[in-house]
Amino acid sequence: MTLLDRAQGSAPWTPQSTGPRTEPGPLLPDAAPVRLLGEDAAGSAGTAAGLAPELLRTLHRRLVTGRRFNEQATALAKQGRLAVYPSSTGQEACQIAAAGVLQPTDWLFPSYRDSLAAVARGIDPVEVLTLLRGDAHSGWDPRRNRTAPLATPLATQAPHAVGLARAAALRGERLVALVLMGDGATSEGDFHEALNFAAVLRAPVVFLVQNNGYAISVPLAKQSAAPSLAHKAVGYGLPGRLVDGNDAAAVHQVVGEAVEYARDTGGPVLVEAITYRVDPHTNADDPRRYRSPEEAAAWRDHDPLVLMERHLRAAGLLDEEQRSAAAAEAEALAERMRAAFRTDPRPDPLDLFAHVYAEPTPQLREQEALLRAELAAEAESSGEEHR
Ligand SMILES: Cc1ncc(C[n+]2csc(CCOP(=O)(O)OP(=O)(O)O)c2C)c(N)n1
Repeated sequence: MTLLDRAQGSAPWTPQSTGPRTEPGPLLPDAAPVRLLGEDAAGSAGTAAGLAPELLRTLHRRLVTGRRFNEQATALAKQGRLAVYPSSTGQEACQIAAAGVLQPTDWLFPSYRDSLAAVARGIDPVEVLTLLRGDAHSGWDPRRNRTAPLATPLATQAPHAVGLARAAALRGERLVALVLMGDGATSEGDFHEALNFAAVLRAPVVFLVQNNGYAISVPLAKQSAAPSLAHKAVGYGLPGRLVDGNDAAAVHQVVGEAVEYARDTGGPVLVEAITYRVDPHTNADDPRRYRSPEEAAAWRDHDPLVLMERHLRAAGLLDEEQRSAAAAEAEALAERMRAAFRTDPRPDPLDLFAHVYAEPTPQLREQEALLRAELAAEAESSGEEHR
């Protein structure tokens, strides 16, 4: 009997007792994404009313600051002050709300687009941009901040998170690792290996896939035929959840529940947040070549800030004074970013070798000696001395 026959149900198939079988029902995501803020012009004070007003106001302030951060970083990239900037405009709710549910003892594993998640974790916004400036692999101490460096290779941070969470569980620590990635990253081998090992080894990891529609120019439909990315969880034996990624309250709730589930049961969860990348992939991309302006415009009314402000106003939780206080806070951050980037630091080229291995290999030592000699020769011919 072929697989096709089986799918068409021409003959019954009896499972052999060759391994664990899990009833898939509880693992399957809901058919529609979880949504709390609503879309109607009047807002829906009812659905998110259970959430504390202070939490909603904090999410709002962080959304306003996050958007300003994206605008300022994009401008810095255009001025050549940053090597590149992958903006998360339109996706701020995913990162801000998700990072906000972590305990200080938990770990965050972000991708290159997740600067705002690192900022929401409390890392200095200027330090967050160090990698994208091209100065070093990371601007912060990953151990002290319990936040891995922004990962540029797709999905490589996922097996790292599984390894760390599993090791912590073996030591009896009850921490959770949250991995952020895009829809394109779910086509990588590392994604599948990480899900499989997390489920088999029972590692407390939450995988948050920000489905922003595109992997650079490739739309989701060209790389996945799954009913949703959240459905990918069931094949590995972990629960999948689906959330509106532009609804900061819903992301807070769904990722919060996933993190607590991982902490309580020691097992992983996959959450798919449906969102949209408003800006180009990076400042080096031209999205007009692969999508229509109408498509992006259709998301305007479902923007994370629009949804949150509409809700707060309808619930009587946002007045003009609070709105301008949030805008002023964002503007102060933008000014701090501009000031920090007015001068260019001069990193020592020899630092390239400093953080590769705890014990450098003979090859690295040889390469370091070669570069040191080259720098010395260059300095001698220019009359300068290399420090
Ligand atoms: C292993 C690997 N392969 C290819 C690339 C090149 N690349 C950079 S970004 C990108 C698209 C990623 O899309 P997605 O995961 O949806 O994230 P998004 O950029 O939309 O946030 C690709 C293919 C890479 N960085 N790493």
